[in-house]
Amino acid sequence: MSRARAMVVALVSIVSGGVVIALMGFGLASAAPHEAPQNAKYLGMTTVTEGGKSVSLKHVALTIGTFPDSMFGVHGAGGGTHPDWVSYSSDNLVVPAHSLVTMTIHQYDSGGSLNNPFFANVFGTVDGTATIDGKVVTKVDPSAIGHTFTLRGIPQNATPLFVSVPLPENFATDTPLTIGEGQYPKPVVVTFSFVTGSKGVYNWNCEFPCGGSRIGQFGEAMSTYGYMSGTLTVK
Ligand SMILES: [Cu+2]
Repeated sequence: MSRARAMVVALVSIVSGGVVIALMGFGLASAAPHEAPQNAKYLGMTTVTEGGKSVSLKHVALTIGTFPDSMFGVHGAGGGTHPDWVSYSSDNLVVPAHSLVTMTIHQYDSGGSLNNPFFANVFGTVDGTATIDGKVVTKVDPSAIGHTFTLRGIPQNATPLFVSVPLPENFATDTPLTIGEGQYPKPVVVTFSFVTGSKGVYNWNCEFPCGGSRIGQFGEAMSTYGYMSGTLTVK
């Protein structure tokens, strides 16, 4: 991994619920995703209410995980180039256009305090809720966050999409992990659904400062595809 790659800091304004919110994104457009595509699993047709009327959509499911290191296999034997970096299990998610996507995220990592408590709230999901270990929530404790899944459009996208869900700290995971490489405790299970728009490639990342020390923990894993960021391809 090139250490010389410049950190790109971008301010992105997103309109959510009529409120303009400034978000910071770090270097997300500077590398292509490198993992095999993870295609959503087709579950069948479903009916959702859009603009006051019922529409029939494809319903698909994606299951991914967030880990305290990179020892769970996707980066290769021994965790690859950065075995100690926190990571998502896939950086290359693929879903159909105009579909209902239900995501399940198994959260295995420890955590801490958000530097921007905005990201303790759930945004952009069906009903504005997420389910955490079976409990329906609209926000969580901003001082006990493992990661966030924060999905946003880029200017080329025809359809805006902003989904952000906090993934609470897993209190069974300590840092550094002492229960063994590639072994993890029972996950915190987070589920939520959102509706995709037209075709395009969207970016997602984590907004909890969980990476290396460059720019206050927003370096390393936070700014590298394959770890704390990736793409959602809508096709
Ligand atoms: Cu993170």
